[in-house]
Amino acid sequence: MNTKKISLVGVFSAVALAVMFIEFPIFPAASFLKYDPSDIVALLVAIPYGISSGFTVIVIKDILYYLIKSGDIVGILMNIIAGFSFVFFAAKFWNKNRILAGSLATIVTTILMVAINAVVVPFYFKAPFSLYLKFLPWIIAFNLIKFGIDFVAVIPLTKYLDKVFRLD
Ligand code: RBF
Repeated sequence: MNTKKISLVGVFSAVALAVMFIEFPIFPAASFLKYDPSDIVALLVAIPYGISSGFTVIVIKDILYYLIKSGDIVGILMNIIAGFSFVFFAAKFWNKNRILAGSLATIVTTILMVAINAVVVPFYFKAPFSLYLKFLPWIIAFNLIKFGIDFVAVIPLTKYLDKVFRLD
């Protein structure tokens, strides 16, 4: 990492942390699933500076958010896993085709989170597996909407940032 990269990762981690405080549930029926726009910031770093820079932004903002606000280690770990998957697939294929990259990242991340939640929901709520099945439609819809919004938002923002910061 060169100096410019290190300072940009620092600045963007601060921005990602700030926007994470916006978080709110999309569906009242599954209020443990909360939308926040911080993965947009991580993807904006990952596209020009590499996937590991995006991962660093995610880890820094999530650790700080855990310490300052949430205190819920399971929720933070789920946020990190979903963010890693989304940023990995979106950034990897972004420059080939941003619509395909964003759609792929959204769908793969949704499938991954559906699978992980099959284990995590019963454990987290100390409830039988049937609770997961009850939440399943919300989990699918939440992840599709969250990461759908994120990748669509990144498209105009990359163009804007290119102009303002010359992020290349
Ligand atoms: N975040 C996601 O982006 N996708 C998920 O599928 C997801 N599942 C979660 C399941 C549980 C049981 C919890 C507690 C959190 C989950 N989260 C998920 C993270 C949540 O939306 C929020 O970002 C964190 O709880 C941080 O406040």
